Amino acid sequence: MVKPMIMQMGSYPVWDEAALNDSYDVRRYFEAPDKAAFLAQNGAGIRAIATRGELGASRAVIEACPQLELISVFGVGYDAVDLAACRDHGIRVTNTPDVLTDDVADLAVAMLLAVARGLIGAEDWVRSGDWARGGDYPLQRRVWGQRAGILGLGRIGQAVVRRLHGFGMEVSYCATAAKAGAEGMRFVADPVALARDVDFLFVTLAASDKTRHIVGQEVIAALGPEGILINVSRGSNVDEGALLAALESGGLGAAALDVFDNEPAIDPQFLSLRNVLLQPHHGSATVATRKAMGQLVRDNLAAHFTGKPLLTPVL
Ligand code: 8YV
Repeated sequence: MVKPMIMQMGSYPVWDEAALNDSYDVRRYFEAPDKAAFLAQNGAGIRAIATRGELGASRAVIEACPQLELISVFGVGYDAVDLAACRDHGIRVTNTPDVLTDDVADLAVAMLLAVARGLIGAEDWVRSGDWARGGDYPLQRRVWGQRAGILGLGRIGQAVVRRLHGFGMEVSYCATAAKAGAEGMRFVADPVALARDVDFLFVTLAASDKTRHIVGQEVIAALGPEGILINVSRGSNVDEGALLAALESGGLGAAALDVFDNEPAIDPQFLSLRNVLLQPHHGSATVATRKAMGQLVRDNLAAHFTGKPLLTPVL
């Protein structure tokens, strides 16, 4: 049987690469030095694209593949896929929700703890010999019992909340509407009002054109000099210029970021700031979760090519 031709937009763990190659004729876009030449040569035969959340697929790529039927995203976020182009050409899209929810929530809470309790500086304190030389590490910030805000109460936001309840926190959330099943949490319709009322603000919002810079200068100012911002969603949800200015001036207490504009070549200004924790977009990056994500990417491809319903369709 002829293997369907698919295009791979970025690398995957070796076990996923091997499994994909078993079932498909895989064309590796990300390795091509000349993308236009690659598309001209391979585009006509491509029936599916396997991509990653942050890589997506642009209209130009989609339209270079006239036989394209499906885009299978390794990631829950599909903001980098041009959905309008997919609609225009009747292309289906799938993602990998649920399997990564708890890992991303774990990292979000770990990042808050690391910043508030000064874990990175404390580690340096021990390794540098400062502790042995007799200095006590400066006192840090309490986490339990504080007020937390969740911007975007989807699967990941709810998983963060479950963890925060274990820390005895008072939780408020902002979403497009009050959510059923969000008992015990306060609904705040306006992100600025949410930021004003909390100590820690978690951004767990699915990114789209509508949410771009939803955390802007006003939200950051409302969170204030004692506030901590944690972003595990997408860089585009935060106005990075406003964030950098507030971190620099002390207008915002601190930030913990797993996502940025222009990943992985992030704004170098971040590197000179001490009040920000920088993480390499690895919320879902555990072996178990990445294996489950790869399996779901393949299960969606297999469902499509055997005429079965897609498991986790976006479109
Ligand atoms: C992944 C993600 O880092 O799920 C998402 O939307 O951004 C992440 O889980 C990414 O898709 C893997 O490259």
